[in-house]
Amino acid sequence: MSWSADKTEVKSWNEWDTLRHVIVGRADDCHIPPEEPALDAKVPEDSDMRGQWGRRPQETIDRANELLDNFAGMLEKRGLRVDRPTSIDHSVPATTPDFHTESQFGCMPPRDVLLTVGHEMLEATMSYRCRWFEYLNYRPLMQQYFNEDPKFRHESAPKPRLTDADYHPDYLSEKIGDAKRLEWAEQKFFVTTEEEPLFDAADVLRFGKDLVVQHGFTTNLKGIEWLRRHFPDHRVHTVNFPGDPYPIHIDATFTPLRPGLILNNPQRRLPEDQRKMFEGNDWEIVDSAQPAHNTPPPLCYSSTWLSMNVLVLDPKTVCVEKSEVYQAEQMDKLGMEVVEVELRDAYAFGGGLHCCTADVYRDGECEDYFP
Ligand code: ABU
Repeated sequence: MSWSADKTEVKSWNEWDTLRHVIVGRADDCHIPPEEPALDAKVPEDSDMRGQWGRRPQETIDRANELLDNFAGMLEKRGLRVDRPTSIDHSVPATTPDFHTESQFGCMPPRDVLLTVGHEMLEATMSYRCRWFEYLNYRPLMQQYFNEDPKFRHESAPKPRLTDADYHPDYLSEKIGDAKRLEWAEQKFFVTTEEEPLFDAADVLRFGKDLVVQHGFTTNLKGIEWLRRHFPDHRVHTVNFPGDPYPIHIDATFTPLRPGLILNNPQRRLPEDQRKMFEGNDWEIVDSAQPAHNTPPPLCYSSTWLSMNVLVLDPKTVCVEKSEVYQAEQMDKLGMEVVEVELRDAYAFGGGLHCCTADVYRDGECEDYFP
């Protein structure tokens, strides 16, 4: 049966089939959280964010919201249904019996928290203390989908305790240096330990029957094993990208565009032994274009590689950030129609066009691309 805007249905099996219904985040009340182990490991050592925390400046929140609203409006004009989260008060400390941190993060980006697999939306464990309660921003939508779609499965992964046992103290030093970080990444020695399952949803890519999961700072091996047991009808594959000194979230590193074609960050190449599954099934892995910028915008956690953090609308159409001219040019050469979207001033709120969205419905069914 074809999709209808009047009827809520949750379903998405991959990253490229025609997108019909999507969540776009909001910058409302976003905070720079205080220091904590996993977050600090990701903040670049030369970042302007080191040592400061608190509510983000209002003018930056307003500007990011303007861009996110424009993006949502453009998607609606193209016929998509767009839902938005309801911001909780992120100034409220996150406190459990196991930890306390003075503020939360925000309701950006939804891709980090929500993993849609078929008819299910799964709330990730998360691995930062300041993001422990972030799922609450999306609960009104989850309730609505539950009420309106009888097939919708609303799932939540076990909330982690996030005690100090979850983090390697070696990463607490302010000056580690890229050489040491790269050595540790090669050894798969990340800030998170194997104390309990941890994963962020943005470490998972969906290829129909196959889920490809990055092992890094925000997702540990137990988290990947938890996903394997949770999705028994899927094949779950662990991948690493040793060239990344700050490995979180796969979506500025490995970007499937359509069946048979993936962009890979040239500084974070997938190792040879992990390419077999793709290349053995005639998938082409192409180096992505260089970012247009040498540095991220102010107060930004992410790298300049948000250039490749694109949102695929269908196998021929892709949203690319407006200033990322080299990425747009490459997409054009690869036969994709490019929709330019201005978002750079919202990058600081947690990411790019893929990050700031979460799939609710894409056409298509669960296919086996790697038989
Ligand atoms: N959330 C995507 C960030 C990845 C990166 O900083 O490259």
